[in-house]
Amino acid sequence: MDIKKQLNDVRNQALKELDDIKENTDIERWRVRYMGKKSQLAEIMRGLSDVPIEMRKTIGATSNAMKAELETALIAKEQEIKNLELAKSAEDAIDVTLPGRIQHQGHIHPVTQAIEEICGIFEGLGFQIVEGNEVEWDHYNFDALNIPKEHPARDTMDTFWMKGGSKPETDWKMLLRTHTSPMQARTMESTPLPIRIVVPGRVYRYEATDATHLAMFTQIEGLAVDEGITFADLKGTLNEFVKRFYGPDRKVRFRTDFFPFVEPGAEIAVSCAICGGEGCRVCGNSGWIEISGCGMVHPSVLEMAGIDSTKYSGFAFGLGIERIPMLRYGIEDVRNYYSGDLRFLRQF
Ligand code: FA5
Repeated sequence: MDIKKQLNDVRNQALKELDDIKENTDIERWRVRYMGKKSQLAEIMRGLSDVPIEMRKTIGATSNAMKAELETALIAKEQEIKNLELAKSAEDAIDVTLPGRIQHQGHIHPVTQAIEEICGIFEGLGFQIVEGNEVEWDHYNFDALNIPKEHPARDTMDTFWMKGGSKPETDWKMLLRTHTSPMQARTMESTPLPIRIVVPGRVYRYEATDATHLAMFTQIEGLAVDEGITFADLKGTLNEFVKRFYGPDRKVRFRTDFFPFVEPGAEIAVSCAICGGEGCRVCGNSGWIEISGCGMVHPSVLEMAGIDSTKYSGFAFGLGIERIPMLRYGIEDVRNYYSGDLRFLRQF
């Protein structure tokens, strides 16, 4: 066969195979096959001794040129595969210069924060923290607090009644407590004197919501019973609380109020943080926001709990928690707390 044609066929075959190669391992196989000692090219070169001298020169030059061409193609292929591998590893690699993903850390709800802070202040004043049930008997929610059936004060706290709840030996009915005050009666009934407690917890009222009213809200009840407790102790304790919670500049107002379970009774208001006392939508244009009812425990309530009202006296208060941080931070609508809006909640 014509050696030149043989050489040309080998060259074409080698370049075609090289072109199809995608991986380094195939390159090595290709090198052995087309450029190694046992390659077709090497064999042709070895057979050149049988070729007449004048032809040998041109074939030698052709085969050298072909060898050089294959070598150049091989180098180019090796580079191409290297580039491919580099690009692939860059795709899989972690870019350590990228900024990390922000992990939003949850935090305590502002109402829970307020409960913890307020209870902490009262603990510092010698009060113990106890908790009661949200589902309560009407006996403790009303009767034991001097609010018998048919008493008009029951109407001021629109009640969620539980279906079917009753105690066989009594005519007690079950409800969602409308305030934390039932824990006054329960504690006085079961705890040795002296008593100093605060009771945080949820309460429920069947009423329309607005900027300062919710149907489910939180109260902290306070109760102190001992010999010789006076209204001055009540005022001193609550003034101290307002000073510690809001700072010394906020004004506190005590005004006579009526609650059947205290006598005398009062309402505590703090000057509005939104308008600075000028009057606005939040404070109903009064400049004040009422945060708590309070008073001296009514002698009948002490007696119903088995405490001698001629020897012992006590004070009680019931703080509305949602309104307390409202005043501190200038929150305009109490409904924001439970709207689930994270833009609001993340601020606290
Ligand atoms: C009571 O619930 C009495 N148990 C408080 C009390 C305790 C008086 C001990 C005397 C002795 P009142 O209904 O006013 O009282 O509620 C107390 C506080 O809860 C209010 O001052 C107010 O801050 C808050 N509050 C009342 N209703 C709502 C409501 N719908 N939404 C949010 N907060 C409320």
